Amino acid sequence: MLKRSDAWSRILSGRPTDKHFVEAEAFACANIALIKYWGKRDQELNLPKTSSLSISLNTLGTRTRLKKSFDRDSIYLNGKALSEADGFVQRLCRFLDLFRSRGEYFEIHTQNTIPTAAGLASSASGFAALIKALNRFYGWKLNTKEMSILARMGSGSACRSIEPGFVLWHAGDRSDGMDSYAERLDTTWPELRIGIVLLSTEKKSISSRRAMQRTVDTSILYRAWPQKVDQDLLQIKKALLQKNFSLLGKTAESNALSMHATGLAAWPPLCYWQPSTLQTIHQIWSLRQQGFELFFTMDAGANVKLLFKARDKKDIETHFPNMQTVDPFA
Ligand code: 2P0
Repeated sequence: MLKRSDAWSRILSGRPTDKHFVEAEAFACANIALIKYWGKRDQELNLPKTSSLSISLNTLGTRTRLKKSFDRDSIYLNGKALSEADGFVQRLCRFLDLFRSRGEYFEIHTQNTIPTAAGLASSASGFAALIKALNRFYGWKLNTKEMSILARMGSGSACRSIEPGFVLWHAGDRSDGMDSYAERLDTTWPELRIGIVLLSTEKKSISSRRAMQRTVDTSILYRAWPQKVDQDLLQIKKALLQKNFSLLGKTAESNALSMHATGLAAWPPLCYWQPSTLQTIHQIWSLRQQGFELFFTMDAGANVKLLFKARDKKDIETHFPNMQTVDPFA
């Protein structure tokens, strides 16, 4: 088994690490998976059991500025200093440990352009922005594939936040993870809109990291998950090629529901849904029966993300007044 540092050194060998700029800044967009990442084959390297496919959220995401600091790391989120005891801060510092060439520390200012409470400013855009900023800080000149691999080590879904548009994360099968990275698909869909319906601002009861592992370990339904992903990836690629919106929506919705079903069959059971979640799902299904081309996807949380076409924006916004609409290709 290769050590964690092996993938690192393969990418970073020969890159300058002794010189650096005084500070660097970068932005990475949040992403929403249409075909979900759910389950790992390697927990240390965040290597997934299956490939996944996402859409990046354009200007919604994370802007990170980092400066060299002398005695310790300090992290500010939306202008507020985070405690060193914070679990996320500790995870971030351990990640930074992999890059410090001369024991330097960092002052990191992170600004989310999406409400943190929406459950979208997750670790994905945060780790992706951090890798982009480190790339500038050290002048590594990494390409997007290399940045994707490094961001993945911080958080799996972060590898999909390096690039805009539709992004495919290749699961890969190498044990060092060098073939597990995300790349942008050569296709756009200007009519596509994503609606973020905020139903709960409560912290989730269990992290997706722990939830997916429990599902892998205890859910009999997880055995069917890789087959489901294979089928759905084929369907969604076909939908993208043919610009078949109902095939795209149906495939994404079914994939999300199947992911949640694997969690329900885990033990202890996993259920991220709140009563308002189920109410929203029924509302979507009812609108679909009335003729709207409206679909949804959900992640490890109670909130719902709608998929619809630009021409229906006004109508859909009337039905979901608290929804934030995103145009991924604006
Ligand atoms: C996704 N999720 O594809 C899926 C759907 C949650 C549900 O990627 O352990 O925070 O850091 O690799 O990336 C959330 O998982 O997990 C996620 P780690 P991550 O968007």
